[in-house]
Amino acid sequence: MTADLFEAVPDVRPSREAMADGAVLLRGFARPVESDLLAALREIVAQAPFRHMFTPGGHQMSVAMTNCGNFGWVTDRGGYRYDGVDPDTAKPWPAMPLVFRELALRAAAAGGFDGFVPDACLINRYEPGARMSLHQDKDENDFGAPIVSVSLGLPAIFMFGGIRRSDRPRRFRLEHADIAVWGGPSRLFFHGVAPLADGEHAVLGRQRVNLTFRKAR
Ligand code: MD3
Ligand code: FE
Repeated sequence: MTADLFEAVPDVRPSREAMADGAVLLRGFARPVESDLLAALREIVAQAPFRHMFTPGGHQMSVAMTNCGNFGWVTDRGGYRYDGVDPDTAKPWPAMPLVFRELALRAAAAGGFDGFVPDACLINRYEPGARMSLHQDKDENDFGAPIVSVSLGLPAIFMFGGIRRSDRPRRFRLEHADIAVWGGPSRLFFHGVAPLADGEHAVLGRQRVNLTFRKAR
C-alpha cells in the first residue's frame, strides 16, 4: 500500500544505490534542507572565502576551496595537511553549522555508518572546466570513519576507481542535492571529478559546490 502511494508520485521516494562495497549514493537526500544549507554556506564563505590552493608540486588547483569545522584541509608548497587555522586569515575556520553536522550524521547512518561525527568539512567549488584528478583521501587519522559528500549546483561526472590507481574508473553523474557515503573497503579507493561541463543551475548558477565531511583527527 505504502509502496503504491510512492509509485504514484514520481521523485519522492528516497533512492539508495550501491556504488561499491561500503559506498552508497543517496539521490536527492539533501533536498529537504537545501535552502538552510545554502544560507549556512554563504556565511562560511563570507568569513573564509574560496581560494585556489597550490599543490606541493607548485600547481595551482582549478578547484577553489574553503573549509568549516575544527580542522580544514589545506595544501601548499609544504604539503597536504589538516589545520585548525585558515592560512589566509590566521583565524580558526568557521564553525560547522548544525544543519551540516546533522545532515552528515543522517546520511552516514542511511549509508550504514552510525554515529558519524565529522570534525572537518572541505568545501570545493568547481567552475566550468575545473576538475580533480584521480587521488586517494588519506590525510585523515581514522580510515574507519566514512566520508560523506554533498553535491550542490551543476552536475558533475564523478570517477570512481578501485584500490589501485590503475583500476579503471566507473563514472557516476552527481547532481544537485545528491549525497554519497564512502566507507569500509571503498574508503581508500581512487576517485576524481571530470572537467565540469558548462551550464546554468537554477539556484547556484555556473558552478558546482561539493561539501565533504570528514573525521580528520
Ligand atoms: C571516495 N572531492 O575533496 S567528493 C575531495 O566532488 C574529493 O569535490 C570530490 O574527492 C568532489 O577529496 C569528490 C566524493 C568523495 C570524497 C572522498 C572519497 C569520494 C570518495 C574518499 C574515498 C572514496
Ligand atoms: Fe577525494
